[in-house]
Amino acid sequence: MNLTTKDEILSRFLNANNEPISGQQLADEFGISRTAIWKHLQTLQDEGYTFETIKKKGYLLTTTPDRVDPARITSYLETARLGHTIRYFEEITSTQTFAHELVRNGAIDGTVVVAESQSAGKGRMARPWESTKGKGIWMTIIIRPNVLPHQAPQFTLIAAVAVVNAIKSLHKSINPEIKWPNDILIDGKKCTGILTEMIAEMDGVQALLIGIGINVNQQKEDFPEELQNIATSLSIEANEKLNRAKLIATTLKYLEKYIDLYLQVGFEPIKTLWEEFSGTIGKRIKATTLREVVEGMAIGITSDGVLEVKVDDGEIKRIYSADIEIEKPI
Ligand code: BT5
Repeated sequence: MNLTTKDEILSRFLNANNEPISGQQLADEFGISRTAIWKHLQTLQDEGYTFETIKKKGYLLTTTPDRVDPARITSYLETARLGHTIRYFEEITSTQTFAHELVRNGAIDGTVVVAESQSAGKGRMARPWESTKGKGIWMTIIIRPNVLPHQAPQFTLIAAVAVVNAIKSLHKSINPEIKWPNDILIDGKKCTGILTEMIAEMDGVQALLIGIGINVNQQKEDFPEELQNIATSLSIEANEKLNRAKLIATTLKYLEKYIDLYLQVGFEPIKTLWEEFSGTIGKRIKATTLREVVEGMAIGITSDGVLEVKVDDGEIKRIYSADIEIEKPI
C-alpha cells in the first residue's frame, strides 16, 4: 500500500477496535518522535477526526468524518492490485482529467484517483457530471492491461457488472439494472455512470481510465432540478445512509476479479453476467448514434459487447456507441 505516514497512523486507529493507542507506541512503530505523531493527529483533527486522551493509555479515535480518504478505503481493501496507490482530493476538477496527467507521468496499474467533489466532472461527449460534495463516489481507476484498442469498450461493461455486484453484495434490497452501455439504473432512474477512456497506440493500449460516478448518499433535493426526475441515489433507494469507502473497496474487488477473468478466458463470462443484470435486453429501444436513430428490440450483446437491435423489418443492426432510450410499453 502506498499510504502517507498520516494515513498509516489513521489506519492504525481505524483497525484498533476502539482501543486507545499510546503516543510512544506509535512513535516507536513509525520511527518518528512523539511530537511528530502529535502533529499528524492535529492534522487529522483538522480534517474532522476526533481523539480522546485516555490517561496512561493513549489516544482513542472517537469520531470519524464521512470521508473516502485512502486510509478508510484501505481498511476495507481486499485486492491484489487495484487501489494500492490512491490519490485523494477534497475537491478536483475531474478525477478523469487528473488521471490522464498521472498516466503521462507513468502511474502504475491499479492507481485510483478519488475525490469528495468535482467542479467539472464529465460524462461522455463532454456532458457535465454532477458530483455533489461528500455524497457520492467520484473515482477513476487507471489500468494497464495488455489489450488492443478495439477491446476498450468492453471494459465499460466489465465495470458495470462490477458496480452492480458490489451494490448488490452490500445492499440486498437495492435492485440495480444496467442500461447499455454505461448507465446503472434503479427503477428507471440513473444512479451510476461510467466513462472509459483510453490512451493507446495503433498496436496496443497504454492505459485505460475507468471513470465511475455513483450517487450514494444524496437526497432528492441534493440534485439540481433538471436531474431530480431522472437521477437517484443508493441511499434514496435503500432508505439509509451508506458507507462510501466500503462500496469503493468492494467495487475495486469485483472490478479486479472481472478484469482478471476477462484477461484469462475472454468476454464470454462477462457477457453472461452483463445480460443477467441488463435492463435493456428484451426491451424496445431507441438508439441515437452519431449517424442515425435506430428503433427496435434489443436482442442481446455480441461477444465483443456490441448491442444488437432487431428493427421492425427484421434486420439486425449492430450498435457500437449510442444514447439509448428504453421505450415504455404502451
Ligand atoms: C456518464 O456519461 O454517465 C459517465 C459519467 C462518469 C462520471 C465519472 S465521476 C468520476 C470520473 N470523473 C469524471 O469527470 N467523470 C467520471 P453520460 O452517459 O454522457 O451521461 C451524462 C448525463 O447524465 C448528463 O448529461 C446528465 O443528464 C446525467 N447526469 C449528470 N450527472 C448525473 C448524476 N450525478 N446522476 C445521474 N445522472 C447524471
